[in-house]
Amino acid sequence: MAKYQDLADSIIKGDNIKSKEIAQKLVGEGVSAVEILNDGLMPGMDVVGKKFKANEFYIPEVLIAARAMHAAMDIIKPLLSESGTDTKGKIIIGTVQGDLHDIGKNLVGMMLEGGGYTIIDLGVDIPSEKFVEEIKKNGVKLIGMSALLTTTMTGMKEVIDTLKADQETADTKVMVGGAPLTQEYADSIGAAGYAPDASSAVDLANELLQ
Ligand code: B1M
Repeated sequence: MAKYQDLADSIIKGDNIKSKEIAQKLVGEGVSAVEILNDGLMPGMDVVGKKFKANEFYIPEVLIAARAMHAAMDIIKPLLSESGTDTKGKIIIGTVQGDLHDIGKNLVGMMLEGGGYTIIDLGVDIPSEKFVEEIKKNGVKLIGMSALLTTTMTGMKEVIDTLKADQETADTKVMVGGAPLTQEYADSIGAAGYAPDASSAVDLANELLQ
């Protein structure tokens, strides 16, 4: 639909003023945040990814596209999170060491907030010691790790092994996600669960924490 195409185009062009404007307009028209995300923002980012891969886009173009995506996400965040009452417990999230991708992780955080959890977002490039330290400090029962690179997703196993080796954190459940991951990979590293997208991350968290 044209209204979503304009939003996708604003992401591809890296126009953060336009992406914010269009997201605001769509919200005003009563379009749901999930629809804005799935039909406008994600397809836009998908094109950016393809252009990046084909060497038609370089890092600066990808960064300004990410900025435009964040500008629109700021508009829909309150809607994604509005059902959140922070009564279901805390979840730590972070992108693994060596990895700076945070758009997917941020979306997962927003959706989990919307699902009623309090999110402690450690950010990007998080070493296993930091996860362990924060788990102990906050007494959380579930953490979520994100990785977007085939070279960094291997760091997830290191975190899981470190948690299992420590009595205090051995029971902590770990869910993982990110474009290069699969259920098989998650199983092979001993993760409690894998979610292919941000909405299934909420179902998975509910399942793991019930
Ligand atoms: Co990067 N990058 N990047 N990049 N980048 C990819 C990932 C890549 C696939 C591009 C490509 O070649 N086609 C490729 C990885 C190849 C590989 O490993 N197989 C790549 C590369 C190579 C690199 C660099 C190495 C490039 C370089 O420097 N030569 C470099 C690495 C930097 C580093 O991390 N150390 C790099 C840098 C960057 C930017 C900084 C420029 C920028 C990141 C900006 C930012 O995040 N703030 C960037 C971007 C934007 C991308 C692409 C274009 C888009 C990623 C994205 O945000 N997608 C990406 C290509 C692509 O994926 N199409 C690419 C949208 C996002 C909503 O999706 O993150 O998959 P995603 O999240 C989804 C699900 O995966 C899931 O839910 C989300 C929503 O549904 N999910 C979870 C994610 N985490 C989850 C956690 C969960 C559950 C579900 O539970 C905890």
